Amino acid sequence: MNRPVTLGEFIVEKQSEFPYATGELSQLLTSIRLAAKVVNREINKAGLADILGAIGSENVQGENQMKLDVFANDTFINAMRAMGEVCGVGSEELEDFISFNDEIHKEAKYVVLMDPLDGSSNIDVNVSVGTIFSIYRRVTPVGTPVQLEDFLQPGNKQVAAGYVVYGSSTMLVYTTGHGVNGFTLDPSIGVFCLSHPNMCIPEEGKIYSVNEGNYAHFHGGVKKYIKYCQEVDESTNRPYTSRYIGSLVSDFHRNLLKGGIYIYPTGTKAPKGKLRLLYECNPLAMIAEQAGGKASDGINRILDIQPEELHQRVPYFIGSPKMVETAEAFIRAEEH
Ligand code: P6P
Repeated sequence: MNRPVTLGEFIVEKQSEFPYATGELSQLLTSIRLAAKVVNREINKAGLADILGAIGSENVQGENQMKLDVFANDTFINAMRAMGEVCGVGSEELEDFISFNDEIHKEAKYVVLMDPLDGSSNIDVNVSVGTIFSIYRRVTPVGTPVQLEDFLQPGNKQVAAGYVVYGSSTMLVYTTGHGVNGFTLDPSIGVFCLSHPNMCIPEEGKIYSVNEGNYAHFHGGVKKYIKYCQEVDESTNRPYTSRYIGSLVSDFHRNLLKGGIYIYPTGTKAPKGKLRLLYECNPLAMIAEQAGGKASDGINRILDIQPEELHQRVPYFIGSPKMVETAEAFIRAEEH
């Protein structure tokens, strides 16, 4: 039996797809791969080790920092610092970006934005969580200190994006703009193996993911779309199934495989939406589009939004293209 291609072999094999990269992007993806394995190990024993529960500190979002959030943040940052490709990192866990202004990183061309452990409030109830990352070439001159403008680039400038989902199995899914590929960690040998080549999201789906507890706060068009999902109409496979894990990466991953739509709209609790443009919405939007899906803020393509601040929030509609288009139509109809 032919053994599956490993992530390392795949990265080398696809190296030729980057006309300008001299192996740096591949090296960067390798350091992310290593960090994902380390975080995976800690998550799998979280219930045992004394790393459960909030450490009392708060992150920039004012959310209790779970110890694993901090561990994941440090692990990914250290993995990227250890290589010479990255000159700076922006993270959900840190108010400001970090710049690696030393000799090793003087020629570094890339910046990384990440949510090191999304959905971490689910850890102590043993629900799956994820890491999301987004990679850009810096826009300021190589060799100078990295600037905020290196991070505030629209999502359509990403050179790579991906996520790790720490679920019933641990998977790393990423794109460099040449399709989406999924790798499953074989824990017996500690290697990510190609398990989902060339992932494509179904054009239509039967799953909608939204926190319906916020229904009263949604705008009219969103309310009408949710009611549309719940109506009986066999000709359009409705009512859809409601599936909401409360972990973006897990909900997105399921919808990517089966078809569906994930929605986090604006509401009085989240006047600009809850999810962050730079390290949650943009990377998953790149993956969705590369897999044939769509991602918008209800009106505008996510990847075209010009960011104004590091932790900017946006309303988020992502998944099967026809489902996102239908939701957008309800929103547009309400606007007029
Ligand atoms: P709510 C986790 O905090 C997160 O950022 C996403 O992973 C998840 O989809 C969403 O927030 C859940 O938010 O308000 O429904 O609990």
